[in-house]
Amino acid sequence: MWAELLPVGRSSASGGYRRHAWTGADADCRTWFQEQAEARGLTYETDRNGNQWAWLGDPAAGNAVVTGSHLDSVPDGGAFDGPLGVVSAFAALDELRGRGARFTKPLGIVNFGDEEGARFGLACVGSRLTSGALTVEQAHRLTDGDGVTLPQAMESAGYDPGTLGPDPERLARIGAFVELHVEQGRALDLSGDRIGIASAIWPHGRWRFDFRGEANHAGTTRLADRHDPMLPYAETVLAARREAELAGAVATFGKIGVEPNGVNAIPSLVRGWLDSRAADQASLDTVVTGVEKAAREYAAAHGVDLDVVRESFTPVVDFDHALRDELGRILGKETELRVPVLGTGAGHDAGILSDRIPTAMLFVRNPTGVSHSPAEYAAEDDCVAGVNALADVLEGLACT
Ligand code: HGY
Ligand code: MN
Ligand code: MN
Repeated sequence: MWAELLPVGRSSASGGYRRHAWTGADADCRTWFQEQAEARGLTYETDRNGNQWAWLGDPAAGNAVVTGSHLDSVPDGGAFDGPLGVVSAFAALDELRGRGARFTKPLGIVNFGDEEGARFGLACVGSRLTSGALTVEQAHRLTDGDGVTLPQAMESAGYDPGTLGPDPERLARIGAFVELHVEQGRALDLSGDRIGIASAIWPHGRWRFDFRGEANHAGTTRLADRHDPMLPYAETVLAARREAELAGAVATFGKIGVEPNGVNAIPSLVRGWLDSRAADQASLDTVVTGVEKAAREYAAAHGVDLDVVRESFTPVVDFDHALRDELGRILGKETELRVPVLGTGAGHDAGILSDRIPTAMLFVRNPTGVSHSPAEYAAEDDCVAGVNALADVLEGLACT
C-alpha cells in the first residue's frame, strides 16, 4: 500500500508532496483510497463534503469505531503526515482479520479532505464542514491563489458542491474516532518510545497581513519618497519572532505574496501569512495582539496601509479523557509500560471533531521530529508498531 501511494503527487524537483485539495494528485490519492477499500470488500462512499469512507458492517447500526486521517499535503510536504494514518488504518484491519477478530460494532476508515488547507488557506475543511464548524456560506467563499473558489474546484474535480454542509446524522453514528499520525516533534524520540497518545492540541490560527504601499521605480525613487510595504512586512516578521519568544509560543511567516513582484519595482502590495500557536489561548492572544500592534506602527511609519484578516483558527483541544485513558489501558496491557501521553502544536481532524464526538490520537515516533518537509520520516519498525497498536485499540473498542 505504502509503495503504491509513495509516487502520487510527489515533486521530482523537491521530493516533497503537492497533494492539494481537488487537484489531480488529490484525485489520484482518492482513487487509491477507493481501490484499497473495495479490495477489502468494504462499503465505499463519499459524503456530502467529499470525505471518503470505507465501512465494515452497517454504520446505521450506530456506535461505530472510525479510524483514518488525511491524504492531502502542505506544499512540498512529507510522505507520512496524513497518509501514515490512512495506510495504518487499512493495515490494522488486515491485522485484525488475521487475528480472526469479531467486530461487534461497525468499523469505518476515513480520508478527510483538505486537512492542510494548502490551497484555500483554511485547515481541516472536510471535517469542519462535517462538524458544522465551517458554514456552507464560508466554504463557498474560500478562494485559492488563482481566484478559483472551493465550489468551482470541487465541480472541476467531479464533485457536486451543492451538497456541502453539516452532517450530524453521520457523526451521531460514530462512537469513537481514533486518528494515528506521525509525531510532528521529537518527544517520543527523546523518551525512547515508539508510540504515544495525544492529550491536547494547542490553540492555533492563521492571520493574513496585507501591507499596501505605493508602486514605484526601484532605481529612481528617493528613499525618503517611498511607501515600500516590504519594509514594515520585514519588521513584522522579526516582531513575530520576538513576541513568540516572550510568550513561550511559536510564530511563523512562511508564506508571502508580492505584487507586482518585479526585481526593479517597489511593491504595491506585500501579503504575509502568520501562523501562530501557543499552549493556551491567553498566550496566543498576547502574541497575535503584539504582532498586529507592531505591524500597524511599522506600516504607519512608512506611510503604508495595513489590513489584518484571521483566515483560520482552532481553539485548544483537550481530547476525550475516557477514550484517552481507554487507549492507555489497552496499549499499557501490551507493553506493561505506561504509554506516554503528549500534547501537540499540530492541528488534526481528530481535534476538529473532538467537540462533537469522542476522539483520540496515536502518535508514531518521528526520529528527527521534522514534518511539513520532504525530510519527514518514520522508521518502518515504528510504523509497524503503530499498525499493531492501532489494531489493538480497534480490537479493544470494536471487537468482542
Ligand atoms: O498545520 C497543522 O497543524 C496541520 O498540519 N494542519
Ligand atoms: Mn500537516
Ligand atoms: Mn496531518
